[in-house]
Amino acid sequence: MLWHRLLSPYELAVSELLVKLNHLRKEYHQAGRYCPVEHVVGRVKSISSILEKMKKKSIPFEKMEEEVEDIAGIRIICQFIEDIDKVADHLKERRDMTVVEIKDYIKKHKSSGYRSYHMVVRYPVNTIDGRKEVLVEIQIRTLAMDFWATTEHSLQYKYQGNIPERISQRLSNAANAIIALDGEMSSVREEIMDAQMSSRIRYNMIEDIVNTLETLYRVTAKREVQKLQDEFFRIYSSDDMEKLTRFYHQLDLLAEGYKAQTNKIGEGIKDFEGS
Ligand code: 0O2
Repeated sequence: MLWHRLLSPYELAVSELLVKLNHLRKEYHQAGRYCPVEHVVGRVKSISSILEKMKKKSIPFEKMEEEVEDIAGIRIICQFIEDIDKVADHLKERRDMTVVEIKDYIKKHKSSGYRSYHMVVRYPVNTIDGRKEVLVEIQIRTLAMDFWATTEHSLQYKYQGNIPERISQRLSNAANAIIALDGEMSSVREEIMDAQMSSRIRYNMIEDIVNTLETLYRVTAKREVQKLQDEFFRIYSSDDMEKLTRFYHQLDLLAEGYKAQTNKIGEGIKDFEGS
């Protein structure tokens, strides 16, 4: 049996989804909007873990692809608990996947204390043998839930599923602390989002200013651009967001003016060539 050939479509699914979900983050950032996705990771389950799960759940080999739902796994980490619903709603609306199952371990956590929102989706990939639909398990959780789950997972591994009572009690306490932490963070969510948005807007503005100055440097008098550059540094050092915004808009107008001029010259050249 060719494991690597069998797992190849799952590798493709994970790679494609990572590209798509990371691009989503980029789109939010470029649009200067708050992104509900903090980061995304993905993996294809190892062969030994697949075999382990099949043994534990008595899954026959011919049922493996239908019953081991997490051969391909994506984990989406959010900052706030409210972001989880936003991400889940987005995934439900996507046309490139179909949701087949939802397990909400946030509403009803596992007895271990595990909390996370799981979605199993059917995702099509195109391979040299044609189109194939594979199952992908998408776990959505907060940074705090992820911290707990990662730690608990290593302990499960260490104690092979038999975590001593004194440790599981501690883990249960930690799980409650995580619930409280997520609640506290939610209560300052607006503040944190505002702060992050302002720094993102400032970041985008500075990128735009530098790009515009570079374009102007190529098409207009260098000394004029040098003056603008100096003004930009002065405003930047003053940390005055209002001044920076004004400068940004003025520079934009200036660049528009040059663009119009350049287009006119371009049209002129075309007319000249056409005559
Ligand atoms: P991996 O790749 O090592 O993470 P089951 O094995 O029966 O509990 P089931 O029914 O197949 O799982 O699906 P479920 O309950 O949705 O869980 C699938 C995955 O969720 C697990 O994958 C874990 O990643 C995570 N998970 C579920 N329960 C717990 C838990 O109590 N603690 C932690 N840390 N993670 C959990 P695997 O199979 O462990 O694989």
